Amino acid sequence: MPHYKTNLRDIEFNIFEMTRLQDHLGTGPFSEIDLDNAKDILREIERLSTEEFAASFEEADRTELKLENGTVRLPEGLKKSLDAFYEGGWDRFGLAPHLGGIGVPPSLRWAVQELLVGANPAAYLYLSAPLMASVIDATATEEQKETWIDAMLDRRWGATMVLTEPDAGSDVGAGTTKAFHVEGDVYHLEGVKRFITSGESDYYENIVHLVLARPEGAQAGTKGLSMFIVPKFLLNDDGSLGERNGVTATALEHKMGIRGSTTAELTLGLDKPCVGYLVGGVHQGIRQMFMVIEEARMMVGQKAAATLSTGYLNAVAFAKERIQGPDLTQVRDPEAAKVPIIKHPDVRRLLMDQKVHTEGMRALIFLAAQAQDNIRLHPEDDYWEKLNDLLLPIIKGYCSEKAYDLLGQCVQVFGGAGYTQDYPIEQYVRDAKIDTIYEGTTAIQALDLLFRKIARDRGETLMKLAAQITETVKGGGADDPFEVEREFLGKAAEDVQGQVGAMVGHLMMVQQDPPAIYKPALHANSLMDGLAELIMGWLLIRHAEVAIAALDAADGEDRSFYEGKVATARYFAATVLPKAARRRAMAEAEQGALMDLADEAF
Ligand code: ST9
Repeated sequence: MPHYKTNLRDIEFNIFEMTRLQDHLGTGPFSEIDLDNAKDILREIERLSTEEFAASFEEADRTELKLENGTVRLPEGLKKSLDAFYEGGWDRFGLAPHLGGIGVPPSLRWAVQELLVGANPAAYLYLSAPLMASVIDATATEEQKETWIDAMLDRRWGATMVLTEPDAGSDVGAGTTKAFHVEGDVYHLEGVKRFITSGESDYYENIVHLVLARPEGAQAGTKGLSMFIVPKFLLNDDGSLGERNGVTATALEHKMGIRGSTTAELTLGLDKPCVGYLVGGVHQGIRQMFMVIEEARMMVGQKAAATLSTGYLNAVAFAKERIQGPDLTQVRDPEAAKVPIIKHPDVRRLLMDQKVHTEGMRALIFLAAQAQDNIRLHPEDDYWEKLNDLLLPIIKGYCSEKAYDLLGQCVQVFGGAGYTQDYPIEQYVRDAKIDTIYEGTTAIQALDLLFRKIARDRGETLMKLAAQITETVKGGGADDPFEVEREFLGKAAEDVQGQVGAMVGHLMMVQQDPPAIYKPALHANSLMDGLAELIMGWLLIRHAEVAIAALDAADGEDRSFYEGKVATARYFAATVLPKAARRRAMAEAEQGALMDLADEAF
């Protein structure tokens, strides 16, 4: 039995019933694809993800990766999963038409990605070459594009992003890897990089590393970093593979989860020069690398949410089958029939918590995906770009933390069985923990949200989004079935606004009193959670409006689905939205005492 349980019904609800993607298919930038194609693609990806792609999920986890003779042999099953992806031509799927894609809307691409990354995250991480090729396409010189892009795509090479160093993780600007100019765009790089996802493997003929390094004489910090194309094998003039470049995997990290995904220490210039080509011939490394990072951050948030989704669906299936104890109303009767555990109040509560957050996270992710569609549809309106920017740290930070938290509750539904390798949940927990750490830890996301996406934007994008939320609070009218939920939403919106106000107030004191900056920083994660839940609550009420309108005409599984949607909105509004009041009160009361506490007191 494949471990992976998809929720294609909810994915389709998001993109076809909620945001009505079909209204934009067959026209403008999405002219190459219609609704039938889109649905066929999703059906085929659902099949691929649950069959060949998921097939190596356990093998990849249980087979220890080893660095031998300078490379890492991937487990055969994992290679078969990757082969199935390439044989289906899915590597071209998300690319722009001039790179061999068909110009699919981002929301369809994210729908496809949820299914793949949920099915086998370790395998999925090997598939970043199309993304890196797109970034090279957007940033490199014509000559570099000609040399690398077709080769990477046609010859199915691997690709990586190489930022982190032993003493430069979150603080990328502390990187000490040096770049010495040779001629033209050619540099020689020297340094040690760590935690490089897909840094080495025998699956690919060649690997294109995108590396941040500091040219001699460049300034300190992130602004002094440049981005280089560093191939594992250099190319001959005719494009054939030449000699091995001086980029060497010198160690592997042995990890708690996603154990099938190689992460390697790479030493640059160990025993021969490491040739790097300055991307675009310009020194704008951090700006260029953020094109990769933005995509990868959303992907990581989605990976977490997709893992929670399959964890929840596995837990539901178990709870419907597992018979244990009588119904609580008959607990004193020793003869009473035993019931499936889904009948027990606490199991129901655990499952509902998982369900509402899973659906809320998916709604949040598809809001960003829709913003990305709109960037293509309405390039003249910068709101969509700014909304996407605002949502990215929320998706990465909130989904990764909350999914990890709730995956613990999935284990709880299974009881002792969930703690064993008889079920996939323990692997889900291990595979998901990384999501709060890589591509910028949760605190990095929260600070990005507060300082860059809210304060630097003077709150403009947030206020526009808040105005949309207010419309939903006011909506309804006579016989409104969601009057209570709108009240919860209105109160939460007020409280999140109050929390932002308190934190901005502290920020405004920073000029006279520099340590005042600690106060908002202590609440940045809490604000991120509050905003995530406010937006999710808003979207879930809108989902429920769509669902209730469809209920009368629905039957069978569809009817249950829509009833579930309405219940989700009600449960989320009543149990999650009220948390905003407490967060606001804590931010308003902040005195900064935690920062005054002596280190010895910890
Ligand atoms: C890692 C790898 O963790 C993990 C896995 C990778 C897997 C990759 C695969 C992905 C895709 C797979 C796709 C499969 C496809 C399948 C197909 C299916 C069909 N937004 O604030 P300042 C820029 S790698 C944009 O002063 P500091 C900006 O240029 C390790 N840009 O920062 C800015 O200049 P300006 C990941 C941003 O104080 C400049 O940076 N490591 C943003 O100097 C300086 O900004 C990390 O993520 C932004 N949000 O440095 C590092 N922010 O202001 C985490 C900054 O003039 N650390 N810029 O515009 C940080 O992010 C730090 O905050 C810092 C601070 C380094 C930015």
